[in-house]
Amino acid sequence: MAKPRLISFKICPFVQRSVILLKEKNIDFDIAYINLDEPPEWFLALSPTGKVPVLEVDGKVLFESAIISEYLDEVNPPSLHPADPLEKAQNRAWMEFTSPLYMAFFKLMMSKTKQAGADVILDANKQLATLDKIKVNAPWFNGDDFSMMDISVAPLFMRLAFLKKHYNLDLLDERENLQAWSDKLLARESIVNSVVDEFEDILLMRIKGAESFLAS
Ligand SMILES: N[C@@H](CCC(=O)N[C@@H](CS)C(=O)NCC(=O)O)C(=O)O
Repeated sequence: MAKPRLISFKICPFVQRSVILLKEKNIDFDIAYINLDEPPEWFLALSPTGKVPVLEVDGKVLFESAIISEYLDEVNPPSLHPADPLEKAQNRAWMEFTSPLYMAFFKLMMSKTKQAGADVILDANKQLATLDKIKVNAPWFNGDDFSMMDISVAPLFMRLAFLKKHYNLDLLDERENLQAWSDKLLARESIVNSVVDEFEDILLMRIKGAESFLAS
């Protein structure tokens, strides 16, 4: 595989998943940041969906973060999935389960009123409760082996920690399994280094710019 190029938006959690995986696998890669508010023509010509992440590899274009992850995992063994096919399928299902939680975070950032925010939190809490119940292993999702599922949820925990730090909003309160998992993930080198230095400042600016209830 030639050196891949990842097209990124600095606060996109889906791109962050690709970055974590690339770092976990010590894959040398280039990264190009675009502004999704004004996507450049070259990006629109490249990306069938207009969304990031896009991975360029060997002159070809890959899109959809889950597909990018599967590809990178397959061509850079050993796999970060469990070996057992049933366990692997279960992990993939739980990876899929986490995706709406990213949408919830985005909606929360954009919620103008406290009530709109409360509705989003109510929904997100149900999903977090479900995840908390099935996260019985320690330290990682599958026990001792760090896996794709851990990567999949790490950007979410980073955003929940951000909400707690800046807005005193703790969605992991009394969710001991998830809190322990989050602490472990957010201390891991590949995850610490998966965002730009100005990550929190950009989020704070966007929340303010959206006139979110969070900023009031
Ligand atoms: N299902 C996609 C979601 C990617 C996605 O929603 N990316 C956002 C940024 S975080 C985006 O590019 N949005 C631009 C748009 O919707 O036009 C994936 O997993 O790659």
